[in-house]
Amino acid sequence: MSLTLIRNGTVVTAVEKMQADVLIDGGKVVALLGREHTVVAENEIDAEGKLVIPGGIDVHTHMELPFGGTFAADTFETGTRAAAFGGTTTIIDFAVQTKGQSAMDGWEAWMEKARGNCAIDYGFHMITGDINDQTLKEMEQLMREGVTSFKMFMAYPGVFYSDDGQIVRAMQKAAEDGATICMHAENGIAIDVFVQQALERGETDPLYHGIVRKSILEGEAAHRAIKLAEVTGAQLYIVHLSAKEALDEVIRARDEGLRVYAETCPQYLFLSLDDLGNGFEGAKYVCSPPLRDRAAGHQDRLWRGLRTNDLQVVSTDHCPFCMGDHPRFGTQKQLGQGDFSKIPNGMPGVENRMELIYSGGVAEGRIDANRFVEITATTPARMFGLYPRKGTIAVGADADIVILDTKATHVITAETHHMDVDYSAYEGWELSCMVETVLSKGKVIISDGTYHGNPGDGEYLPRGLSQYHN
Ligand code: DUC
Ligand code: ZN
Ligand code: ZN
Repeated sequence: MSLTLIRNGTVVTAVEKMQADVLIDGGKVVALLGREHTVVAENEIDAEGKLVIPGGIDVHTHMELPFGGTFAADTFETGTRAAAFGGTTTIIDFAVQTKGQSAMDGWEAWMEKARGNCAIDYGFHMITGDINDQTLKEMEQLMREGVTSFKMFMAYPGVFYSDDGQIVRAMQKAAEDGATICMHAENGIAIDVFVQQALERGETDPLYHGIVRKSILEGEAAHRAIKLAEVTGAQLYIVHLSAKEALDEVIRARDEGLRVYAETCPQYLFLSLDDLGNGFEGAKYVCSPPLRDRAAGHQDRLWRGLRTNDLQVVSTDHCPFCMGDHPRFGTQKQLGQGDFSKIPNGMPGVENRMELIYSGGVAEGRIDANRFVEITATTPARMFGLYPRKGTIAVGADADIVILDTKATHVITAETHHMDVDYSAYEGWELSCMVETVLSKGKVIISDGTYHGNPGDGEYLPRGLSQYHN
């Protein structure tokens, strides 16, 4: 493979901001050069005036997730290509074990969906939807295949839900093996009571999805998950944290020295209950946990948590469903006309995360550029056993690199996005930066608004144990 040199940019990692040129050979970074060098390369990319950052790592996506009678609209092919357009060069998706199924079979089915289709590298967490003696043994097998984190749901009774006994058993096994338990922390049993009561009152609009899934029930589930992690000694990572009550629980646990971590997502940092309120249009914004009441202060607390490292990661929970019919998967959000509980839960976002967090975070002065890199790439890599191959720009790391133009503005619209979904949750939003060039393992896969890669360029990443102990 020929040499590539990224010249004249400002290289930003989680800790450094350097005037340096990046030399790439064989898909790896081989040198960071001060400006006064004489190296020339066959491929030279000018990054004058731009930031050169590690490719984003989105540790929470759901390509083709079966949900509520349909499937998340993006396949591994369309979803990973869209991710690349947005400056994300690695995803960790969720393979699913359904009730009665072996976990290994679930993982193999997801490997099959992804194989040969991905534009960027990918790994898997395993959703363990049926903890029993066999699954516990399979957790060990999965770890040998590089699946070192297991997602459990305290929500969705009858679907993905695990009871406290199952959670304890999985956590004991995780503690024994060094795995991480990822938790969807919402009290689904209590929520279902409120759902039924709302429907009986004729409260059927999408808005009520946000009202019945009360933030206190996220706090309660986070508390319970933390206590179960404490009693078993497992490492716990709370996914898509949206509520200040849950954040308070994480802060308390961390102050007590527990290995408890959490991510939030752009939708919780930028959108709110108001977005659920415009008749059935609100279905675009139905996801779980739901968007929260801005006036109650959740958003401000999440931003503060990101600044203070009480929250360590921003992922997307990318799980798109169309408002109109999807050409392959048919009716999606419309399944919930007249009954909000039947709206497939999820929102698109894998393409928007990097630019949204830079624009709303760094450009707005909420976090600095190093912290931006840390929460979107470096900590995700460390948290899920991919560092230092991924998540930084350093000698020996994969040359997964984004050139970010922080002077260019552009507007998000479904007309030009690359996700296979017919709306954008951020339609018309002006961003104060733009992903210009994206390299995956040294190859330019995005430049001039064009994708230059091929499905199958992305490889499966067997992951190690978590390297994050902060
Ligand atoms: N939440 C969503 O919004 N979609 C998929 C699964 C989940 O937990
Ligand atoms: Zn979830
Ligand atoms: Zn999810």
